[in-house]
Amino acid sequence: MPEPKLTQDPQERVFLVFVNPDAADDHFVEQELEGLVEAAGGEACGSTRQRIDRPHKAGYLGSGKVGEIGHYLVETEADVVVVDAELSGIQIRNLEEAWQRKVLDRTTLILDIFARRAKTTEGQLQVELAQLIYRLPRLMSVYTKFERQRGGIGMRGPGETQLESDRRLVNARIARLKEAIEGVKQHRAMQRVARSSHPIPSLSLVGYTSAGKSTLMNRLCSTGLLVDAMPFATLDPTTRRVDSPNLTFFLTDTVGFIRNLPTQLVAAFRATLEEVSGADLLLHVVDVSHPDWEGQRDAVLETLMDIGASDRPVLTVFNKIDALEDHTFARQLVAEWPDSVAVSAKNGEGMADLFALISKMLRGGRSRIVAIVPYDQSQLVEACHKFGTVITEDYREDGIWLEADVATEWLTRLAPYLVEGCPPP
Ligand SMILES: Nc1nc2c(ncn2[C@@H]2O[C@H](COP(=O)(O)OP(=O)(O)OP(=O)(O)O)[C@@H](O)[C@H]2O)c(=O)[nH]1
Ligand SMILES: [Mg+2]
Repeated sequence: MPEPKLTQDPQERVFLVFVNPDAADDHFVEQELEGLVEAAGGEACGSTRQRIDRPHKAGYLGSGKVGEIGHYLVETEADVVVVDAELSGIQIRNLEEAWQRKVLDRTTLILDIFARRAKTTEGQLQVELAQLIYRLPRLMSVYTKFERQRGGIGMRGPGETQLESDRRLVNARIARLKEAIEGVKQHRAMQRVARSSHPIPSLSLVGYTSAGKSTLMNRLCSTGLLVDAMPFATLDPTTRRVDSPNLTFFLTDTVGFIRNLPTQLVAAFRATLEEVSGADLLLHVVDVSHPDWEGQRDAVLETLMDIGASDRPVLTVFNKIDALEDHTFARQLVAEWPDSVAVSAKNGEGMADLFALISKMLRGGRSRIVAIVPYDQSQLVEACHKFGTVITEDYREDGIWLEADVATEWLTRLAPYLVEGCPPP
């Protein structure tokens, strides 16, 4: 059963069905889904909404609403219907039969965008795995229905054979994908070991999709990462080393989060998760120019909890302050919110504050030193490895050249060997 794709025809007309139970969120939820449809290459041609307290098993929506939407679809000449909910296989099937059109739910739409955006082998494998895992129970439900229709005589009709073989095929593909991902993962693990052999801290950018993570990464690392107002511009993580005069760290750009993203789907993006949960510090980028920035911030904090990364220290980066009419608002936020800065990744405002706060949070009372330690004092170098962060270590004729971040109280022990104004090796 091929994955429904919006990508074949960029002109596909998409009718949206909202079922959000919370009236306050309606406007943002609508805009967000329209953005997702656009990112998948479709064009929103109309929408309707219904508050649903208890979804109907057969078609999620009540039969009256299904009939009403049928008329709208003809009027708006829609090719596809997207329902802003998680639908079962049976529900998709019944709605497709009723409307005679392709029906997608929110997760399938997001997966379709992921499939378009994945560029690396690992990203593509992960998206396919997520699609299959999401589809497997739905595939079964669809066939279960056909079996029931065939009904009656014995349990082992051709429907079940079809189901069994499809299920086997999908399961075999899932196993192969997991193996392939494991291979790529080992490669990444080796890269990570290489990174951790320099005890340079690792930072990860996290945040709601389109918050400006990649724009900030480009500014800090002079990378040329794709920046786009469409959701999910970034899918594959990218890591770069940032060297500023007093601070060195690795920075990773990651996939954006979005509300109502099934955790199982996030879990498929293990590479991203490993970067996030293994980071020494998370830079949580929040687009404060967005009217629902608080809702987005909370959705990110919830996702961090879901993926087990809520124990990581978080520096909150209030971004896009250039787009704010009232600048005092940004100052107010920074005053109220601990460990936060206000920046514009676009025009560079606030970068010095960001570096200062990163430095403060990473060092927690540490200082950067440059020293030439005599060979008979090499235990000091070992101690720096153990209790500090060694940036450079070079064995020279006159002693061990050491550049390191150490606890400030260590300065007195290293004082006799500190070098001032020496050029780096
Ligand atoms: N005005 C303004 N726009 C910004 C700023 N930072 C980013 N943007 C814009 O916001 C949009 C999204 O930026 P990205 O950097 O792609 O956002 P992202 O967080 O990486 O998004 P995903 O990778 O899709 O999760 C782009 O149109 C950027 O030009 C900023 O400081 N000010
Ligand atoms: Mg990005």
